[in-house]
Amino acid sequence: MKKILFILLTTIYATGSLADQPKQWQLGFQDAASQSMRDIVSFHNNLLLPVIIAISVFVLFLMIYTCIRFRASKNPVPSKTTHNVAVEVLWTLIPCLILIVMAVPSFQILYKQDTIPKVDLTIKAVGYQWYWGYEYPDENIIFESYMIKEEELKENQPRLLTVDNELVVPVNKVVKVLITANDVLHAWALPSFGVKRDAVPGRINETWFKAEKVGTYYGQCSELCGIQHAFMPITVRVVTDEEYAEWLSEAKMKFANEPITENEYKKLASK
Ligand SMILES: [Cu+2]
Repeated sequence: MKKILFILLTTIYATGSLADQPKQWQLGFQDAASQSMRDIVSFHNNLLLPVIIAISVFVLFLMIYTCIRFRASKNPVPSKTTHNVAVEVLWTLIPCLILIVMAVPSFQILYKQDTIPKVDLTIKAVGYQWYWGYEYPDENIIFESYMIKEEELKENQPRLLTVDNELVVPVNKVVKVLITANDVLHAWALPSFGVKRDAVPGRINETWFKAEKVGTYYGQCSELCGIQHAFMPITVRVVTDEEYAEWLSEAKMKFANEPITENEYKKLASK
């Protein structure tokens, strides 16, 4: 009973009580941390949901009404009517209009997501069976990001979502993500940012996000990619500019793609 009540309450208050990772008994979206996701959530809550509810209620009403009004005991002689032009025109036209009303704002959001603003930082995400590899092409950084097993988790680290090397990005900066895969199809998805793109071998897809809140955000591979598909999470840590600069000088030593000279190393270490 408590669970049922909880589901009912979370349905009603779904958007208010969520954070940047999935919650027990969650219904609805995770909290938005970018304008893109806010657009998606408002499209869903203000347009799609009312339309869906109205249609469901209307169809249910029609079914109940027909069952009662035209039941066999009241209608011993059934009607032989087969066509009604007015009704047929209406039930074709009205759904078309509903679809057009939904399509216009939907395309607006899609085009907005497709147009990448001036980029502050580019990262590359590569899907492998079964982990993600990340590159910061402008910073000579490359590393791999593996899921932490359940028995090795520390306190407050979510199961199946925590990785050893998180992707680190600065807050309020436009981050362009180049997405590809090395073996099979994967998909790089981060619900709080409203981002989801297929990772296709031999092809580079791109998307972008601008995270507005400092914090840790979790996503998962969203294309069925094999036996360990569920165990290649995406963890993004959004930090302040200072913290990012600090992480960057550390990462340039730890995850250097091309070997760095001793001088460069000393310079980075002294920061
Ligand atoms: Cu995958």
